[in-house]
Amino acid sequence: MAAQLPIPVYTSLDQAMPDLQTAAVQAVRYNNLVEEFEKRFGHKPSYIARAPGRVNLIGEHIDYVLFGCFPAAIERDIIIACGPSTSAPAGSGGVQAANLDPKYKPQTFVPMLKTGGPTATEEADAANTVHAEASWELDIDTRELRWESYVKAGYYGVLNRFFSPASGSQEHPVPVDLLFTGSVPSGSGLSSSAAMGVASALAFLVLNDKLEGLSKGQLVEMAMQNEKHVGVNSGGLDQAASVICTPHSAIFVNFYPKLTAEPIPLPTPRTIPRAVFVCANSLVVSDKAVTAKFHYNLRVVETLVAARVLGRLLNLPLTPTERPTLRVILSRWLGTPEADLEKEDVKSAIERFLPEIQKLRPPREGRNPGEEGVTMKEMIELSGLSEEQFNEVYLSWVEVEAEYFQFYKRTRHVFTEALRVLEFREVCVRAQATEGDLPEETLKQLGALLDASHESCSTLCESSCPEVDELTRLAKAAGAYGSRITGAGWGGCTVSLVAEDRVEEFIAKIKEGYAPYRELSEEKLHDAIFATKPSSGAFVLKLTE
Ligand code: NG1
Repeated sequence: MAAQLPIPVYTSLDQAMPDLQTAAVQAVRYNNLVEEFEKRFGHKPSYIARAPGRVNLIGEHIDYVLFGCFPAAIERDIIIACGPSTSAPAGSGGVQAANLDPKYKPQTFVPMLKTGGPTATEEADAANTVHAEASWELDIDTRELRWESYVKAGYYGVLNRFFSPASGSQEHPVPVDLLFTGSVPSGSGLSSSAAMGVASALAFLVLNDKLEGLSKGQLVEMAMQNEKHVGVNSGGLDQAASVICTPHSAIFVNFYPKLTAEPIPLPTPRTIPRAVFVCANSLVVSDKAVTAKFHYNLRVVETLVAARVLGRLLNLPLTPTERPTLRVILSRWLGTPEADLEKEDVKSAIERFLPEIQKLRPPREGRNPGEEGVTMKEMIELSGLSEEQFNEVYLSWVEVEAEYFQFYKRTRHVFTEALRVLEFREVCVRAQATEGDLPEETLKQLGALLDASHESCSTLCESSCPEVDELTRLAKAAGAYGSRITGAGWGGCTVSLVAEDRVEEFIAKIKEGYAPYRELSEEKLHDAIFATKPSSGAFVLKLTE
């Protein structure tokens, strides 16, 4: 239901913010952005598009396998003041994008309609000389991380959905001016990339008058497709959290058989003692777009091939050209028709399925650590496909690099993590239904699930790093109920559940224990480690005179 709602368009900040105090603080930032926009572009903006980062409380590296996750939006966000350009040719769809942060240089680009032959020029586009088979091209360089790549990625979905000659559109996008500012640290696992992509898509949608009638779920799907243009084959966790979340709640977001999201209030306000989630940045920056081939995209491919291999070992039906996920393999094993899957008790199904994944245990135990997996040659053999078929189905759309591919570890992580998410959800739902104060035991249960999740991310998914592991250990020693890595990993942030009245002491202990924090100024420290409240999802603010 939450995924079917429209994207909110507000006319004042207090409609958008969870409380007046937050609205007052944000008003200063929004006004400053509007003033800067006028200075730079010589006219007033019409809207502000906003999308938050997110903290994933539990459920890591399972969204692309289509298992449910449990994120909450954070207060840190990307906001874009935007308006139709008064200088670029009408119908050119040209973009002038600037950023308040001087390290991100201003960029100008124009989407091109490309046919099989020569590139359609801006003038030709404006003169309506489009070809039905032409498609939009924004020229994103995936070899290096550039801030405007996310702006371009956000534009792609809007162009393809509403301005595609292939679907018979004769319309032309308006040229736009955009001014960005953001408070989500990049490369930290708090999803600055999804916030950039979602906020950009929203700006293009609203300026082209295409927002009406679009549901939150549709925007999530568009944003997921968009992210692929930046070279990352992500699931929908970040985009769903950024678009669908509401203040005070996390969401249980499910991806199969279709995208659904259930807002779940967190039990902390009524627990004794009250508790909050504290994010701590390891300050190890993981450049996901650049490391994708041996980190993120490799996990995507490992879990996809593991699904086929497991399917074969379980004698399940598989066609040579399909690419089922582990979630789909579970359904086939259950024999449940897809339409009935929501009714299936997924939790007990996973519990029954867990022994089956032993079948993936590496054939030769006792190899050196890291070498337990299979080589490319062995992987192709186990898939039952010819080398040509294998390359076409699993490697033609993605680049990966590894000496050994790990099926058993990754699959064990996926199913146990999916189970922990469902348990986490259950504890929260039970707490919600309980009258009166909640016992501390509730927090301990949630904390134990966070700890187990981290252990699995670290040892089975192998998406952590020594600094993040150290931060979780320090967090536990400083009194957290539980602590885990959040987001893609290989750096980035941890999230810890901490008693509210001990947050200051907790932060002081981490500062003392974690060497990279010792030299930080108060301001930088506040940026690196902070308690966070679940915030609202993406919205548009219509600016009136
Ligand atoms: P972050 O932490 O934003 O890079 C990534 C993926 C998610 C999810 C998590 C791991 C993107 C945009 N997002 O998140 O879909 O798979 O890793 O749980 O790649």
